[in-house]
Amino acid sequence: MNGFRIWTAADNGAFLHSKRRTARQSKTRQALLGALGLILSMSGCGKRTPTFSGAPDTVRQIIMKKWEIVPNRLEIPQGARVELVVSSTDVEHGLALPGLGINEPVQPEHPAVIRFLAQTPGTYPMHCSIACGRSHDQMRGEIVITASR
Ligand SMILES: [Cu+2]
Repeated sequence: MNGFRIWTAADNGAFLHSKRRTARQSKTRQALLGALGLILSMSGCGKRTPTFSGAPDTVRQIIMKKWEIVPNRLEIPQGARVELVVSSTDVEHGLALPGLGINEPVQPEHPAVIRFLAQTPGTYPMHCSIACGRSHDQMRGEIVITASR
């Protein structure tokens, strides 16, 4: 009888313990999912202009240097799958196109490849997003997405 009582108590304790652990595990799982969502949103997946897979319709070279963006105007037809290959000939710059949700660092000797779908016609200002010196503010330009007929 004594043995039986001890067994019951031990079993009950183990049961409570496992129940507690399950609750803790699901909390951990939720925390992991939350962290994953945070990482995804921080990487810009939510805000970014939709990208695409496969071959682009047009590839455009952009050169950033003190203190200009060359060319400073690009025209892209609406609907195009665009690949920008952005290089720097001197220091680190950053290519920002706020209207398209794009902001990428550009290292010298390591071109940045930026892909996006040209969806909505309009003029999208671009600028350097990494302070690079005296005339950093002059590093401006625009991408124009032209309406398809
Ligand atoms: Cu700059």
